[in-house]
Amino acid sequence: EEVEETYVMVKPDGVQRGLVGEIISRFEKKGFLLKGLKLFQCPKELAEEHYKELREKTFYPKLINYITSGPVVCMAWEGIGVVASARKLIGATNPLQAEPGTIRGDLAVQTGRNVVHGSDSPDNGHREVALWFKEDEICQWIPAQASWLRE
Ligand code: YYY
Ligand code: MG
Repeated sequence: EEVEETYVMVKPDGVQRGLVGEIISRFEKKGFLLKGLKLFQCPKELAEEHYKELREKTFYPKLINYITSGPVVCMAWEGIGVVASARKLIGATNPLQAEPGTIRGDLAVQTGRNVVHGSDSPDNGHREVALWFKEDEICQWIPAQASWLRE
């Protein structure tokens, strides 16, 4: 039962479609701790660093265009097992394969417009939170309901 952090981002399509509240709400209701949150126009260099592992893929230029095409909402979430759990809440990369009940399964149809990002490992969770947030944009706090979420 490791406390982890993960980087979740509402992509430009999610922001344009008015899905920000709905998406934040799913992580909030699950019981994870919100440590960082901002609306942000992502510069090209940051998008390239974030997706550097996909550099060689044919869809990479399109992906960089998509992520920088409008504001995104950046979130840092903390909790036990939050990395894998957030990926489950988000659903499969291809929204047509994502289960109903997941964010992509409920709210998206195309891989190239899959509305949300979530880190894929605890190491990448740390890496991406540090990449997208300055230190003073992260809050360490204890929500009033903490003892009702963890025994
Ligand atoms: O982690 P996840 O977002 O579910 O998928 P990745 O394999 O890391 O790919 C990142 C991002 O790239 C994906 O969310 C959409 C885009 N993409 C694409 O446009 N076409 C593909 N065939 C695969 C991924
Ligand atoms: Mg990924």
